[in-house]
Order: sequence, then C-alpha cells, then structure tokens
Amino acid sequence: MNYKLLHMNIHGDAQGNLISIESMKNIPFEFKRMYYIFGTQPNIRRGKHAHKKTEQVLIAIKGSCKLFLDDGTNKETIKLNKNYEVLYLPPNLWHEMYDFSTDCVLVVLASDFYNENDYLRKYDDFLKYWVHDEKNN
Ligand code: T46
Repeated sequence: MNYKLLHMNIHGDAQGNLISIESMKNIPFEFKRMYYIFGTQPNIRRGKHAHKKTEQVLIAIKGSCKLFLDDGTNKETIKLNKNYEVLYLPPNLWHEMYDFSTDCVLVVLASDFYNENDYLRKYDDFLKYWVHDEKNN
C-alpha cells in the first residue's frame, strides 16, 4: 500500500514546540488547500471515498482518530494520534476515518482545490477506476 507515515521535525525550545510543513520538502507535493475536521462524534464514520488525482496529508493536530485504508486488495487500519506524525495519502486509496476522540482536530493539506468531480464516492467506481482500469495494468 502506497501511503507513507512521515515523521516531522519538532523545533522545541524554551518557548515550546513548533512544527513546519513545506511543499516538496518534508511532504511530497505542492499543497493548494488546507481544511480541518473537528467536532466529529466517536460513532461517526467519515470519508468513504478515494480520489482521482488529489494527494493529501492528514495530521491529528489534537486528539486521535483511526483511518481505514483499502487499495482494492489490501486493507489496513492506522491510528493517528501524534501531531508530529503526518500521513501521506495518495489518491488511489479508499479511506474512512472513524473512532474520533471528542477533542480531535484533523488537519488536511491537499494538492488541489476542492472539486467534487475528483471524488470516487462509490466503492465500485473506486475499484473500476483504480483497480480494474487500464491505467493500473
Ligand atoms: C478526504 C477526507 C480526509 C468543501 O466545501 N470544501 C472542501 O475543501 C472539503 C474537503 C469539503 N467541502 C464540503 C463538502 C461537503 O459538503 O464539506 C462537506 C463535508 O465534506 P466530506 O463529506 O467530503 O468530508 P469527509 O470528512 O468525508 O472527507 C474529507 C474530504 O472531503 C476528503 O477529500 O480525503 O476528508
């Protein structure tokens, strides 16, 4: 599975800590958009889609959540609970976020502007686009 867990440098000093994220330096794409998810109840499951082109990184700045990942063959679950750990999410992974702590703030940096046409929101469309299409053969 082609996600990556990236460990960010913490600049800690007497003032406290600082983490910096820079396009093409410590994450592997240029980002055009940032959004953040908060106030999600523990019984809610979000995501449930893949993307056609958009690359993203996900950071649990505060609290924790789990991420279910599926490339059409393999399935994995990851817990995001460290603000220095950044998950690089390539477009071809079906992802679902769940088990949010009530204080969770999930920050996402995305390689492109919001465009609903980039979403594969039906699992069959995801399989057709990323697993069975010619582009992967
Ligand atoms: C993803 C996961 C990790 C916007 O208007 N602009 C935006 O930039 C985004 C991301 C969403 N929206 C609207 C679209 C929906 O009406 O906000 C609403 C909630 O979006 P959605 O149901 O897609 O949220 P999630 O948590 O299921 O998925 C989000 C991102 O949409 C998605 O790209 O990979 O977080």
